[in-house]
Amino acid sequence: MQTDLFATLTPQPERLDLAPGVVLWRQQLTTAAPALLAELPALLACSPFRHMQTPGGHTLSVAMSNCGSLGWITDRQGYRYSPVDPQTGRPWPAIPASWRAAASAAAQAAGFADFLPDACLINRYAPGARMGLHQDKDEANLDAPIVSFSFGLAARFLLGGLTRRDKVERIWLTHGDVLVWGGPARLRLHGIQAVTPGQHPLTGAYRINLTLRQAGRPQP
Ligand code: MD3
Ligand code: FE
Repeated sequence: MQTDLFATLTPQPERLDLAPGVVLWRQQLTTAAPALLAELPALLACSPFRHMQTPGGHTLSVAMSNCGSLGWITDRQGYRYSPVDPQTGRPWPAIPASWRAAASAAAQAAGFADFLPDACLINRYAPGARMGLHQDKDEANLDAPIVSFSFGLAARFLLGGLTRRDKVERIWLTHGDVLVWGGPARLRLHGIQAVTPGQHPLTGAYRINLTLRQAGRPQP
């Protein structure tokens, strides 16, 4: 069922194996994008975009929100997952069923069965916004993959290795691209170069990235 949904989006998706554990499907979600993005206004009405603070006191250039039973947050106390939006004091809104279905289908197609995301970070990049090289290691279960959807303005993605000494590749991520990371790639350094100004029919002056994860401990 989920595999069927994924297959109907584009009959012959172009699968690129960028590295062991890293699969990129270009343009996979271009057909589904309007419906997937139509979920955003209701989510953002519950938990609006905000610029979070790093533990070091810097403000992130990427505006963020979350949906799911857990949301990724950062403030002066550190990076972590929280069941509550600190800005509203309420739980984050639920992950839309269409997002969960597309994410599990992508994970399954990449070889990861039973991907059940409980956290979705919603990143909004205005021109100039960037994300420095980092590892995603705040999740309880590093065996689960991460699935990311890119929409709107294109951006250059930085793909590093497991240490800061490793060389960094640059890959364009464009509207509708799907990335799945897992296994040996799960802790690779990665980032996003500053987004250049532009206009996209669906996202306007922004790049939107959805990152779906299994952040909590698997339910027994
Ligand atoms: C590689 N977001 O939110 S998503 C992040 O486009 C983040 O907004 C970027 O990195 C963005 O943490 C990149 C692609 C991605 C996500 C998770 C990864 C790449 C990854 C985990 C390990 C290695
Ligand atoms: Fe990341």
